[in-house]
Amino acid sequence: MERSLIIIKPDAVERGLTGTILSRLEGLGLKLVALKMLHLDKMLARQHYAVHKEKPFFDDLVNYITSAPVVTAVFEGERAVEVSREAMGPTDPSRAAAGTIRGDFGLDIQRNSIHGSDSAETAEREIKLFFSQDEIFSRRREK
Ligand code: IDP
Ligand code: MG
Repeated sequence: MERSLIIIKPDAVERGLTGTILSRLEGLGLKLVALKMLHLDKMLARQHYAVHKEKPFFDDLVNYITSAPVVTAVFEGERAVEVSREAMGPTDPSRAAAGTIRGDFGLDIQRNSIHGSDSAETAEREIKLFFSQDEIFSRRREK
């Protein structure tokens, strides 16, 4: 069973889209197994986005993701990474189809409403940054 780390980003939390976005992912059959609201500090933000540390947008991205609280979640399911990335749409909301989370709610390439892990390996690394083992409730989904 695969897992993905989802972050509902500040732009979406501020606009009251948390429930809507979680509901879309649950509606795809993914199981919510962990959930927490937190205000990232710079150190955690830099660790989470470490692969982008050489990019020109890195400092802006860290400032943005630490600007206000986020909601982090772990979803579990078959092909959870691919299923959630498809539901999110591409990074740039202006290129994202209607019906995708970024297409419907993203404001611009930075404030694109949601993060989702890009591979199962990345997910394991990211989940460890945000959740301890006893905060993850792996379980069978009830009807
Ligand atoms: P992803 O979130 O679709 O995986 P990444 O390339 O991993 O996209 O970038 C991480 C995050 O960095 C994006 O979700 C977005 O918030 C921000 N970002 C990516 N590219 C740019 C850019 O060109 N300008 C500003 N921010 C960007
Ligand atoms: Mg990425």
